[in-house]
Amino acid sequence: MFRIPTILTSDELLDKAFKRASKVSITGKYGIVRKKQKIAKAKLTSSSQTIDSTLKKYIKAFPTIDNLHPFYKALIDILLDTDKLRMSLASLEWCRSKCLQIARNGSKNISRAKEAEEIESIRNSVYGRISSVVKDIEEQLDFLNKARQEMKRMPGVNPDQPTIVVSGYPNVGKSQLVEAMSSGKPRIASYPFTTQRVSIGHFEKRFQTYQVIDTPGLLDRELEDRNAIERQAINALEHLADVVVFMLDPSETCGYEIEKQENLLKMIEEEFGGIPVIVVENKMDMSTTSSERMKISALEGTGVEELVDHVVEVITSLSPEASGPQVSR
Ligand SMILES: Nc1nc2c(ncn2[C@@H]2O[C@H](COP(=O)(O)OP(=O)(O)OP(=O)(O)O)[C@@H](O)[C@H]2O)c(=O)[nH]1
Ligand SMILES: [Mg+2]
Repeated sequence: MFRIPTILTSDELLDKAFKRASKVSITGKYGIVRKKQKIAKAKLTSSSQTIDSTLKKYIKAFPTIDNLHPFYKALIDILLDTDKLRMSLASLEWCRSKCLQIARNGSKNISRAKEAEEIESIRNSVYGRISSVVKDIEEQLDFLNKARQEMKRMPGVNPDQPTIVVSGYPNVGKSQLVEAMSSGKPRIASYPFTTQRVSIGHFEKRFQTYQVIDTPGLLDRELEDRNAIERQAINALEHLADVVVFMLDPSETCGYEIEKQENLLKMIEEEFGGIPVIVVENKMDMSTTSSERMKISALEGTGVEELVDHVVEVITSLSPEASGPQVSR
């Protein structure tokens, strides 16, 4: 989801900076000492600027957490520890400005040096100080590299689009429904803390694009059995959902009795408190009930259009802006 470049380790960053500096050359005719001064200063500038620009690039690549949608904020918080992320980025900022400052001071001292050896020794000591400052952020760089990997794996969703989250027991037909509701082929994405994947599809109604996401295996196990982290991951989905479509399979071909499914429904209604839950009975091509609930066959497409219309109606009644741009005729 988030595109962040690979983060170098402290050693790799220093290697890059000093290697680049070693290639620095100067043109023009100077006396021996003057020339040594020029080269040494150019090397300090080059190495500190490499560190500065590399770290700046990292800082810029990470999203500003405060500006993120609550869904991503919640996931980052569970996966990574938001404070640690903030502090690590701040230490990169400290390191890059410290390196520039050390190099600037070193250059001044070099300008005042009278002998070639003195110049060499100042340059070496500046390199030493830069190394130690970069080594100081070793742990933070490692952490940010791990953070980068986690963030790359986060499911890419568009939190600005009105979103329908489909939930229910395994095998009731959730993925089938996402496919049936979507105009194109749904995208499959991984979801933290589960080996299962989520389908993400889209459809358009009255110039507004809606997003449909099914829930990972997490929601399938009864809520009490879940550990705290899994629970938080599910709650993250709550930040996305404008509406939850809860799917029942009265045919029980999913392998779970309807009473168990009804129990899960009750728990979901509590868990997603405040978000409208639309209950549908699926697999009506196999068996139906006498209930008042909407009945569909996600497989054959029966009733899916009516469900889409109902979902759009509910979302529109929640927030008039979600109904899309008004067209005047
Ligand atoms: N007869 C019939 N079969 C259906 C219907 N909807 C889904 N199925 C079948 O039920 C099985 C499970 O469907 P999925 O869409 O994978 O179910 P799911 O809820 O996403 O399952 P998990 O991802 O494992 O939680 C598949 O074999 C589908 O073909 C339906 O309306 N009628
Ligand atoms: Mg599925």
